[in-house]
Amino acid sequence: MKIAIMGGDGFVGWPTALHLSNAGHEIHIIDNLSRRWIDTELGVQSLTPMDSIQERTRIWHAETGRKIHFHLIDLARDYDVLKNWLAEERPDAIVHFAEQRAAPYSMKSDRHKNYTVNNNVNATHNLLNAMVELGLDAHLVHLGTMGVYGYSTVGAAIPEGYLPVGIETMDGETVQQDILYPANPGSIYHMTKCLDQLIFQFYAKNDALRITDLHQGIVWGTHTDQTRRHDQLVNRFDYDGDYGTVLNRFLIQAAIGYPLTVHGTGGQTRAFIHIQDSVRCIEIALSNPPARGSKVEIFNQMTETHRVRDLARMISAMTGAEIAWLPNPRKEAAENDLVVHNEKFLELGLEPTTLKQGLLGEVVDVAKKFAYRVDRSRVPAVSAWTKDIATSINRDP
Ligand code: UPG
Repeated sequence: MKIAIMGGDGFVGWPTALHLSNAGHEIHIIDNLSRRWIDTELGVQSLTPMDSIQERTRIWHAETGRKIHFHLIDLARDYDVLKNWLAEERPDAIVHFAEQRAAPYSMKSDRHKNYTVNNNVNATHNLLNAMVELGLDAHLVHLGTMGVYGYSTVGAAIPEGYLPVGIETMDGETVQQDILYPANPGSIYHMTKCLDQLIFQFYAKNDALRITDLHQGIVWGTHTDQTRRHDQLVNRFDYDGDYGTVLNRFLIQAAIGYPLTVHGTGGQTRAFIHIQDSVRCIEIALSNPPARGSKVEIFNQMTETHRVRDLARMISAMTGAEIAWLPNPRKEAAENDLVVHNEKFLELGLEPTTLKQGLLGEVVDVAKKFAYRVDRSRVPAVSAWTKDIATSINRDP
């Protein structure tokens, strides 16, 4: 297939581009390189030394003989450029990662909230709008998030996107209907992914676009089979308080002797997936497109759930790292259970890479190798969810 990967320079986008290129597809990365600009804005850098996108694709070509094409396009702002590109290339499938993906970054200030909403919602809408206008029947696979469901304290299992409900009619009969699971975003970033869901519902219904939405858990790990092939194919690795995600942060903190930064009691339970499984899931989703005219296909892209404090204790036992119990900068349930249905990917052949399989050590090794690049002052998470929380965090020593 000819596949366009929107946001193919990012943490999941880059290994996905390599994985699909390796599988024989013609890959076109479309990216505005915003993640690199945000690093500059925040004054941080990936733990791993990343080359330019052009250099990365050159190395891939030298290693494998396969070409990955790069096009500098901003989906949210360059509608006409995007539309012209789609009209010329007419890809068979489009993978959409081109959104600002960090919850803490989205909550930093009013400007960051505006940026995240404008960027994410416009990127998604521009893409679908152009597909309809061009009569482009490409399968769109979007990277969504488990965060659309919210993390309530109710222990009922979360279905794959749709909740079967019985609705009582005026005649007193009960009719069964599948409704989109109620959206319950925990940040401005997560809110944009909830808005994406509605945009997908409309375009699937109105224009029969074929859309798959992947509700992904927190990704951990850094290498995939392809990024391991050459030093310069290395994936990015975020450790800072805005972009670093919890498990990878704990692993790098352990590697540099920084106390593990648990927010609150660490009673938050979250869904997780290894980066290698993440790219496999995208390939599986691409191979199983919904039929034209059917509803949006939704998968829960996660393999296991863990409580934050259990992860901290496990990594502490493994490495001897101390644990720091910090005031929580976020507004979220202090304790929650989480049970998630993920049978659809398992039935399609996903074999989960679990925490037990020794790959935690690999991340610590990568972190130790590049520990000299870490700026310890950028480790704390300082982005607060409300002005009240910001005041209380600053008061706390
Ligand atoms: N947390 C800590 N200590 C830390 C960092 C986070 O206790 O140093 C907690 C945090 O308060 C939250 C949980 O860990 O309860 C998860 O936080 P994080 O790992 O930052 O995940 P999310 O904010 O949920 O977002 C990540 C990705 C996002 C993706 C989502 C999938 O950034 O793009 O949609 O995971 O669930």
